[in-house]
Amino acid sequence: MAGEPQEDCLFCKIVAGQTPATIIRETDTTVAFRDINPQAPTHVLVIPKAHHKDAGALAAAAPEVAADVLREAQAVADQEQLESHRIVFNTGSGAGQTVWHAHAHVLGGRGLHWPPG
Ligand code: DGP
Repeated sequence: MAGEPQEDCLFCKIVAGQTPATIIRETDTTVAFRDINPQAPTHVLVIPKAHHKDAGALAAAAPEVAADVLREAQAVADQEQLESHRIVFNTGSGAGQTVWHAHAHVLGGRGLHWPPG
């Protein structure tokens, strides 16, 4: 069911403390941790604690938590003192989504080109 922890979900396991991660921020509804395969000097993932398969599903089921994720993404950028940054929600395998638990990438610390690849 939407929002319930999924046994086979890597990010649900990070939320539960069953898989280690470098957590830099946590709220009642979100966790922010460093990406294991960073694409920029700062690369942090912000996730809802509840399981939703992607950002659109999260926004539809729990818009207040989607807002929490965005607020925390900005808080990460502030905490990391990023001069500029990019917040990305890859949605669907064609866009590079590989983990089916909604997450915002917060990228910064280097020049970011547009359009992205
Ligand atoms: P995406 O490709 O948009 O679904 O992003 C998934 C990200 O998750 C990707 O950048 C790599 C990261 N990732 C995958 N496995 C782990 C892990 O075990 N720990 C951490 N910290 N990040 C992970």
